[in-house]
Amino acid sequence: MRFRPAAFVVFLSCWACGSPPVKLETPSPRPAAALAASAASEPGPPTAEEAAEFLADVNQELKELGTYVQRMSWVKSTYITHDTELLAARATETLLEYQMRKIKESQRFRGLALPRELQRQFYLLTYSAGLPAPSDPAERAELARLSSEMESLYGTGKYCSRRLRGKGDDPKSECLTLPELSELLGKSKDPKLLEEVWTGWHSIAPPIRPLYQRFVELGNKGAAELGFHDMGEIWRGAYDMSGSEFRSEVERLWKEVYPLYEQLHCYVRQKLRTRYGKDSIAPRAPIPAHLLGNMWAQEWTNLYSFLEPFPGVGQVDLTPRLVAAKYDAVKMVKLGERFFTSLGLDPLPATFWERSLLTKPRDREVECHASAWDVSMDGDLRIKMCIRTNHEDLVTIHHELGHEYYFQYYKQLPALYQNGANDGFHEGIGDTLVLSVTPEYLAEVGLLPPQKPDEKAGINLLMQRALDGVAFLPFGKLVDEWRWRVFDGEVEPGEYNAAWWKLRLAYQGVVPPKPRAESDFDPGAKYHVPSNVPYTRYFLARILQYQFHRALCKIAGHEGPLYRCSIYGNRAAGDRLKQMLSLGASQPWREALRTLSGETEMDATAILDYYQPLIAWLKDANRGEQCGWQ
Ligand code: X8Z
Ligand code: ZN
Repeated sequence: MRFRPAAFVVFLSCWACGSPPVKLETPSPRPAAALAASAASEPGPPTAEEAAEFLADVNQELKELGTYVQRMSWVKSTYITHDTELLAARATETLLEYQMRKIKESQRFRGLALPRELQRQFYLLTYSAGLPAPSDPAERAELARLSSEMESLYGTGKYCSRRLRGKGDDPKSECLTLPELSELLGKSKDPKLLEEVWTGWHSIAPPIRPLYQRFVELGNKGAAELGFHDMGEIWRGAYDMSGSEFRSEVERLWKEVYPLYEQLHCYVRQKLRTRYGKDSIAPRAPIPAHLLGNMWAQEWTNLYSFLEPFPGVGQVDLTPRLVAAKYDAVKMVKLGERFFTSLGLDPLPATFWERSLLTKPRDREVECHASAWDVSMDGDLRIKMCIRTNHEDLVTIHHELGHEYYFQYYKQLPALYQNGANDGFHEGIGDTLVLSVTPEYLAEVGLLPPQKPDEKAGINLLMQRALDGVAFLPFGKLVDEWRWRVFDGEVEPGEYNAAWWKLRLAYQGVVPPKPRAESDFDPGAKYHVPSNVPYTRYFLARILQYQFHRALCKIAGHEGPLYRCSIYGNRAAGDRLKQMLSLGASQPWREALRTLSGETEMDATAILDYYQPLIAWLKDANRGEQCGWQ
């Protein structure tokens, strides 16, 4: 399934699950009336055999229905029209009905002594309801339509302005899409233009606000029918621990990495002050979000050349190389695939190349946010991405291929197990391999001339990586902090936007270019909100990728600093990776982690180890600065 933004992710997010842990918060009992009604139609006490049969049917039916929904969703996302939007909504509605019905039926087996494997599948089924639909058919249909419509509004969003005429791909057009606006935001140094581009993109979101508000109401109604307080409780329950333990776990990891983020923030702010003037950012002020080179200020790699610690040392930005070597979309994906096959993993299937969408079609609307798809749960793998020849997209290609290889190696498992050990694992595989894209590796594939290992070049490389992986951390955490509060009612519709900026200030230390109002809906200008894709997974992935990298480098026999290690071509590391991927979600994530690294906890020491040389450099560069923000 598409990884898995619309249909499956959201609606049957079995990839975000784990097995019943020690202290699982079970949903509160269903209302007595509902229990009485279902008891009347139930055929006596359940047995373990019935439970096994029930799950076998669910696995079979999920695969069939899931494939149908994926196909509808693929067509819709690669050809957005009024009709495809409605057709995808209808398909989703069918899946939502099925999923809710099966989860409710499965409650009949609760409390029954069952083999571990069946227990795990029941757990996965219960927490697969990323978007729980109410049983009322009209409300269910409305929820499916809202989902589809919000996605289309985002996917077709454009900002039109005479001043931007000629600044996008079409020299005659005044209307720019997100990829075009993002490119401008990444390249321009004109603060006025940056502000307009930032504000322009965010203007696509207010129409999504009333839809989102209703979407939350209906989703929460569905969650209540399953005995949960709200949708967030379902999302947080899928990590083999209680929801409250999961919250503390994420907080713990964030606290461990915050000092690293603070140093990076401090250095970047200092440099931006030199670019835009002392009046643009006061000494302990947060950074204006439109100056960081990315629409959500989530990754800052576009500022690399300006922030480079040792100017001109080593070659870190691959964009000029990719352009010079005439890399097109297919060649870039082939390069990514080559990394995986060098580890002994299979080549991508022929249908991947026939059915993927790798470049933006000129004549129709598509959702350009990159995604990986597992359409049939049986090897029909695809990527949907509007690839441009640049460094950032090469990284994203590796990210997407990580999903593809997970799909590929767990496709033999029952549908409920066809998922990551938890969703952070799924997001972290491709990102792990990106850490092995070292200058030595790039020289091996002919993209860079051979370079002598050099300490200054190493710091440059680490800076570039940190502008991606470290800058991302607070954003990775805050998106769901906002949603969890929205879902549980702590944040009311009248304070959606204010609550969003409160979190962006607290976590990222950024502010909008100008004060925002409640008529804005800035969370809606981020893909994962209108598409209902949980986001904490990316935060986890950015911790796990370094842990995976450290473990694989050890297996590969690497010695020396972690940032120098590339597992390219190492079969032993590849075998171990395959072992973990093949488990899918069949084991709790701690088991999967143990398989790969021997560890059983998510651990931020790996990311801190990795960046150690940069941390020392940053502390020095920030001497005399007051870090942090008020
Ligand atoms: O959404 C994605 C992937 C698809 S799962 C392209 N990412 C997050 C984002 O773009 O916001 C990868 C990094 C974080
Ligand atoms: Zn992803």
